[in-house]
Amino acid sequence: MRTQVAIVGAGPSGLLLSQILAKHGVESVIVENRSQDYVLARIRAGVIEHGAVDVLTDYGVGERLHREGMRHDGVYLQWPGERRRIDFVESCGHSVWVYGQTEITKDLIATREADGQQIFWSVSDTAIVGADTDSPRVTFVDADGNAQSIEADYVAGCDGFHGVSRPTIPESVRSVRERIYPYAWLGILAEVAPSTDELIYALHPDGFAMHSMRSESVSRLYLQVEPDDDIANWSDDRIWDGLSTRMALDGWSLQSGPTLEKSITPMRSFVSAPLRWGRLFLAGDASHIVPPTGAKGLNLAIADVKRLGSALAAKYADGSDELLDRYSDDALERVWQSTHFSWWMTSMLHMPPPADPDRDFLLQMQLTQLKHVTTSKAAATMLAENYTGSVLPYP
Ligand code: RFL
Ligand code: PHB
Repeated sequence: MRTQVAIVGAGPSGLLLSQILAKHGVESVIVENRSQDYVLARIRAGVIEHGAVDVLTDYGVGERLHREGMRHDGVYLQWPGERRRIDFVESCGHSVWVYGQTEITKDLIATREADGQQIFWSVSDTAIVGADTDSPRVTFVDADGNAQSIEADYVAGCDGFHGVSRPTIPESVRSVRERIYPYAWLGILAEVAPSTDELIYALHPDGFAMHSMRSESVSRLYLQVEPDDDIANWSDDRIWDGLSTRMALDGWSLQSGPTLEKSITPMRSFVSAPLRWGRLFLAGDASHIVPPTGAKGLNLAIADVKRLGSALAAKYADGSDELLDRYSDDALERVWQSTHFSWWMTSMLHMPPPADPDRDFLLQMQLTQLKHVTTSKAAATMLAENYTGSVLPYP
């Protein structure tokens, strides 16, 4: 097989990149090692920056988001006895949208399939060969057990944190910066109307808690747990009790309901640079991971593929390598900005582990930071600009 761009991974990065390329008349083939049903059932991000909404809209996959998504103009930050709102629009003139990553994936797959996009689902043994030559290839075994090879001009590594693309780049040309946090998030999806109009991020001596949502009848909630905790230790009653205690406020109560899904996610910051090796370009979680507190992972993936898609389109339109040559450095600007914000939000809102000798001191620093950020106009604007993704313009 031959194509212009071989894309490894059919998560939001790979699917959106193929959509952007198609709109510019560039051909691609996607290989994905999971089944389409599995990819469509994965529950992940929920908050979309206004710039990411614009990208989805501009490339023809924003219609349902505008119909069913919820625009949020602010966020609540909470600590025991106090819940304060930061108004994004007042602070920086922008908003975010709450619309599940699962729905974005559904919209992208429907659009790509209607367009006749070639996607190989349920492949195995994916490998990228000759990325540092002029004729790179992606090899794999398809769902029927046949060995396949795609020759391409370029390969886009959109295969997430555990994919094969990043390890294809020799360690001698890669630098990795990383922080593993001493806690994890237990997330639930519940069949109950949200008990709040905006997201709530709460710091409590028992640990962080947060209330998000997916629709008028489905809520998404998270609890800080130990990094090696087992979901089997958390009955629904224990989860709801923990959430109610950590988000308690006079005059407010948390409504509970049947849980549709629950899982534990470890938390890390990770950046591998550069994002390019020869004709292989990395985008999204394949090259960087942020802890979910800042709601940045999916947004970074969208910013990366918009930048990469535009650079490849420019190359095919007029032969110019300029944007491709700048891709890694330019993308890393936003990656580090979001990595810093996610680290800062995470540190402000999570309880240090019980064994940390500085725990009491750190809690006072966190409470002071929370009071400052919800009192000072300048500090609130800093949070709002970062949360809505308006510090740096979208590519
Ligand atoms: P993905 O989504 O991991 O997709 C990669 C795809 O590649 C496939 N793959 C392979 N395919 C072929 N061959 C191989 N060898 C392969 N290896 C892997 C995988 O099966 C998969 O389909 O990466 P992508 O596309 O870069 O997208 C990144 C986002 O998924 C991620 O950043 C976000 O979900 C992070 N995130 C959040 N981001 C936000 O912007 N806002 C949020 O509110 C937010 N909340 C979250 C989150 C992530 C979470 N978890 C579970 C990690 C909340 C949670 C709990
Ligand atoms: C979500 O709705 O899943 C969500 C929202 C905000 C975050 C992380 C996850 O910071």
